[in-house]
Amino acid sequence: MYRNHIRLAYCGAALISLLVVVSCSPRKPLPPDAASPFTYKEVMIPVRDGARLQTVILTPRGRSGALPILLTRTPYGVPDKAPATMPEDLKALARDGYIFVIQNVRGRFKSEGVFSMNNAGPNAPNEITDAYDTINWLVKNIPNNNGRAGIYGISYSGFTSGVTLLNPPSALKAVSEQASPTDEWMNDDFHHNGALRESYAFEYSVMEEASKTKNTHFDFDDYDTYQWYLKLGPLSNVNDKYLHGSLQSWNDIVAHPDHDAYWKAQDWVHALHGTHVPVLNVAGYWDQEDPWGPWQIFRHAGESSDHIDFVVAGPWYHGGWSREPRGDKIGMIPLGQDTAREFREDIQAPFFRYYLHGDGPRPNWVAKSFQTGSNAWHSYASWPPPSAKSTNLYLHADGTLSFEAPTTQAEPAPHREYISDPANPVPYRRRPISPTYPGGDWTTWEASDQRFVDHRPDVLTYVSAPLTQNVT
Ligand code: PG9
Repeated sequence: MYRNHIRLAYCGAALISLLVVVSCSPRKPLPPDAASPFTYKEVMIPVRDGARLQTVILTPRGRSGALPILLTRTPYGVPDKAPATMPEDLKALARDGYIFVIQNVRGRFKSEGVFSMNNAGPNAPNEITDAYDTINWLVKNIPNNNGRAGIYGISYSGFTSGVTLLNPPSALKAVSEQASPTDEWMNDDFHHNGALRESYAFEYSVMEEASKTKNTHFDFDDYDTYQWYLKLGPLSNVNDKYLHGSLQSWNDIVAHPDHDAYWKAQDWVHALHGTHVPVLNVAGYWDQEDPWGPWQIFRHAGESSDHIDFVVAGPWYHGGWSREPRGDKIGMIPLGQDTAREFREDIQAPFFRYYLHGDGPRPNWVAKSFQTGSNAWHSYASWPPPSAKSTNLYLHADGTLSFEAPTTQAEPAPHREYISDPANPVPYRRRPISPTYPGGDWTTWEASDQRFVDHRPDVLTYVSAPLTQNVT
């Protein structure tokens, strides 16, 4: 009100000019996102079983001409308003122009239906059918789209992207699954080669299933979660003391310690034999959550594909290629260049530009890999590169590490031994160990220095002779 008074007073005293007349007119209330590079719209998209999925459509301002749609499907919540400025991870894509669509998967936040972790079948509705129906709805209902849709996302959103390859709608012209899990028992998220990752599995189940309308972070009453898990006692105490059987995912994880039909049925990638939709698979060499899935999807999509199945692997933690503005280091390791920005500008944007806008060159490589140490990107016409050969590295009983196999004469002792005490487990991160999410040092632990456990009686260390040449 005060500013309006000043304005009117000034106006009354001023000579008439266009500028003054304009500034005198009563100010129209601005829409909440007026400064944003996007307009914002929330819709509920109906899918085949009648459930409606909460979906946000961000349309770029000031663009003429029909644009492609880029969809992300997430369990973590959609934005409640348009971003005030262009988010760093969208900048390169936004230069080409996309209608960005973000949807909550069924059963999360305002999306109707029941959430079921990693649900890719066998029965509809599941994430395959929900994506299919959503994409068909979007191309029919969003004004001024060019009829071409892409889907992309990281991790859970990588999973919801990857599974579209099993039954892609005709408007789906490009997919980029990024760190999608495929086998949660083998080496994604909940297990490492069958070993339960207790803290991750517990904390993630709580995050996704304790409440429909938010991401819940378990309220640890100990600053050091190492101590908390130690005090917890047997695994059954999670339900006995805290969850009381309320979380489906946790119950399933505990009920299926082996690689049984439960896990095999979730491993949707075995149903994938080739693709006719171009796919950019993205993997991080230090992915602490899903280092397994993207390589499996790349391999299966490549079973029959006309040079449309690509893989990019970089020096990244889980999602680092998008979450880091630059990606010029991982943890304390410098990389010499902006690997994340380069991925977004030189790999991801050109991929979607070619397949969704029909502009620019088609990727002329199959794999791109960042070589840490020499700190350079390399492109390959096939993967693994034909020149690569698998090589064994041997642990010798005298504590050395070498490419030579041990011989019985050379090894004075046949083995080394230690006592492992479950009451004194080896920490994988430096204590105090923060909860997995949010914040903390979880993201980069795989690239961190673990010498803090050296000299424990239950940790064996092996050292090689100095290398005489570079090893790739
Ligand atoms: N790694 C997470 C996840 C994906 C799918 C299932 C369970 C966990 C994520 O970052 O989304």
